[in-house]
Amino acid sequence: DRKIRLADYRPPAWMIEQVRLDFDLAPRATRVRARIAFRRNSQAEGARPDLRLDGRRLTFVGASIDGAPLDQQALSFDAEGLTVPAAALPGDSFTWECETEIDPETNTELEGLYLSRNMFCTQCEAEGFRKITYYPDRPDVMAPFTVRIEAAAADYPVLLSNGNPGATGGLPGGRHFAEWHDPHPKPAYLFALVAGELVAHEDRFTTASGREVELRVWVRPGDEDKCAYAMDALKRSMRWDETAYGREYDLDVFQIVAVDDFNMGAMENKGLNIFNSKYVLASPETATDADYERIESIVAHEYFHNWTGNRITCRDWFQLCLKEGLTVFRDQCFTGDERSEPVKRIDDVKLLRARQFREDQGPLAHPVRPEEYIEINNFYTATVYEKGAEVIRMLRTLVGEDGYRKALDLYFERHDGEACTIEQFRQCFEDATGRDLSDFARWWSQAGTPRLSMSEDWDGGTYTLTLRQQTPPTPGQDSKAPLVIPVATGLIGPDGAELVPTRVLELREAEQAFRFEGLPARPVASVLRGFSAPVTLERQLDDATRAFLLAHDIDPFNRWQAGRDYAVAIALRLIAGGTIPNAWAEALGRLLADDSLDPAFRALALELPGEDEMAGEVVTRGGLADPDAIHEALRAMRAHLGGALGEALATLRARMAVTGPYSPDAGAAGRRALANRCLALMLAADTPEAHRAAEAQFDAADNMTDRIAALAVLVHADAPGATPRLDAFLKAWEHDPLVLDKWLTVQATAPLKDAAARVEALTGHSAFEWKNPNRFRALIGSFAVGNAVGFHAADGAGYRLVADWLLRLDPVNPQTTARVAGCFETWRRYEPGRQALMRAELERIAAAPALSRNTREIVERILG
Ligand code: B3K
Ligand code: ZN
Repeated sequence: DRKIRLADYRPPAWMIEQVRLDFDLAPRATRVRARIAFRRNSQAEGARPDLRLDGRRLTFVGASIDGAPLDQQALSFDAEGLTVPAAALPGDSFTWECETEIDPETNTELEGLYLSRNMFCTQCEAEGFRKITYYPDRPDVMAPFTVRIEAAAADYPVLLSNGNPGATGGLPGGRHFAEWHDPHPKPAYLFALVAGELVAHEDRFTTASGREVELRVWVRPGDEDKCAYAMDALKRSMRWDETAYGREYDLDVFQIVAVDDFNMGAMENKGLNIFNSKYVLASPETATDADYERIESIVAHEYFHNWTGNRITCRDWFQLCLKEGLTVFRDQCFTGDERSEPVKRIDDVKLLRARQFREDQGPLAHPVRPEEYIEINNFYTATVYEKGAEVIRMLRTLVGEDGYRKALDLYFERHDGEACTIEQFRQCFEDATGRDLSDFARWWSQAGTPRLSMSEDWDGGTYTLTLRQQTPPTPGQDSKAPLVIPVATGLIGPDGAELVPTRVLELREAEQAFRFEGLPARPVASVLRGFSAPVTLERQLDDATRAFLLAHDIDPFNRWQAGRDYAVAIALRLIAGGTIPNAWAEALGRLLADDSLDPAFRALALELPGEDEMAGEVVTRGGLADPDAIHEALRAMRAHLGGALGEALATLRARMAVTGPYSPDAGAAGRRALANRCLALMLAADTPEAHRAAEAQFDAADNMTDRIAALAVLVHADAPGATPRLDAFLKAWEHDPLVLDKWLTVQATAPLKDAAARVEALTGHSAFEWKNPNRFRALIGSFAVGNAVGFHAADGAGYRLVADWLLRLDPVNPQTTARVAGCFETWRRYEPGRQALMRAELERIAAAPALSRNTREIVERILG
């Protein structure tokens, strides 16, 4: 398979002025007529170039140029598209017309035009449009689109595409049509079409300048009552983008469609976002607090793309972080503003470490802006998205809030309607703030997580903090240069009061010392406040200092971090044969009882590190991970807390009970999170009272958050109360696949010795429709990344099960297969026995004869 390189980028030879598409929809044979006005790119010089169009799995029907039919012999076809030789082109501008036929029904890859339960829908990012018609399918070719859709009226009463609505009407033979016009030039990856039996939840929004926008959330009949939260989130997002960035919406309608078969979360198609139904539909009985929050943030994310991604898009796919990193950062800030900023920050850092640090530590490590790829769909990664967002956050920290807003204003003003690069984005920051950011730019090109170490010096009144940075080698990048790292630091006095408020230290060299003078007493430093840079901070601290920071740091992130470090240190001690100090539970007990602290924050502080995170900690310290030892250490720690804090947990849980009707707001969600964390720790102590409490909570719950939390603790403990409740749950929700996903996941993540066999049995259950990506991820995906005991079973049964299913899914859906295959990326972290078993499964996958390009690239890179 061919490698695509950033260095090989060439501007397009032909640009497009206008596109008109005519769809005649039928499941097995959809006709697509494209009429495209081409104009030679004035930037490209020399003789008139050939016209190269991308196209995959299209049946060519016919083509003409300026109305004159083309002889098929005049075109040269290959597996990736067609070429019209320059000699056949009449001049520097002409109209290309082409008719193709496609087969949506057999399109199981869910890319291009496909069917999801009788609904036509599209997914074109990154390169799916070429499966619809011949086209220069690259983001730097932007054009206004007019679309006409024709279909059987009874089967497909609703016909949607991008932009504003145009003519509609009936046609002979029970058919009808609808036209749509999108005046904003866009790349083909933002094209969307939906047709089917849908109902709309409607609302309106008036923009800051007075434009009236009709809002619609389209779902299947029966789901209308589950759209209110997504709609509310949409309106709040629209307002937020006006207030925080001065950005208004720019069409007469904004529509969201929920589809059941979708490879990822959602897609920002211009004016017609298409969503995985999991991230639209919610009711108190079917969705958890976490689901509500996720819906809110994904609705916001896709909406924010309208400016960061759609109006200003990427020049080429190497620039993906230009739209993704920035848009993730924007949605993170939105959630922080709508809910709790510190809690959101902690959640985001947890995710960054669990996914991005893990990626950076292994064979799939790559820069935020990669320089080569085989399959672009494999680069929608935690590094591009989450680390990409961290880079924007650091920029804001370095130039300040005002500088940041000025730079973004300039970016929108200068590049609206264009396809851009990271360099152009950075130039806006330099021009708006006068800062030289050339060293900072390394964050986009250098892969790997920098390690920060520190030493301290106290000399009667002067405190010196020496910081050192070093980034370990990653595939293809052996030596690393120092980065510009903003290290937000505060100093705390021995009495717990803030001695020196937060100051951003700019670490630019491999080693640098920072002095603080005139201090009355030796301080305790709070370093990397708010997680001001995506680095690992190596710091030797004693338990007492950790407990001190946990009790006194005014920076909520570092307060949480102190507790996390404390727990990691104890887990490492246990793995090495040590014991749990009583001071740990005492420190957590004090925090727990502190009602001045947000319950959501306390819930986070009571959570122990995950098994995967611990494996990373072991490897960072030069060891190899033993999954059994890690699991046993964490189990013992939970049991210890459950025992030591038993009374306090039960009391707090009762105090956190939420009264009144369910509401997904952050306050109520935080109380439920804390109550359920208490319940989990109570169950870890395995008392009859704890079992009764969990059973009663499940039986009486009026919302999914409390119900599934109770079910999870029972199932994960293999408690006698689990089986009847699993059965009851199944019976109650048989008809709702999204709820059944939870039923599958709760079982798939149970840390039990025979987990692989249990999951294997579940693959035979009718709830497991394996070709649906949500079902596959709910069972196989969550087992692979959410069940360390099962996946890493010493006999290899977990690895084998996952590999078997990846091999089965690959011919059907390469994108989802390749994504789930990432679960093997950590294989070199483990002790030799596990390494050999994981490697054997990877080699078995790699040896499969017709493996997809997607999965082959991932598996071969993982093997190294
Ligand atoms: N831009 C899409 C992701 C497309 C993934 C293509 N394999 C969703 C998002 O980031 O908003
Ligand atoms: Zn995005």
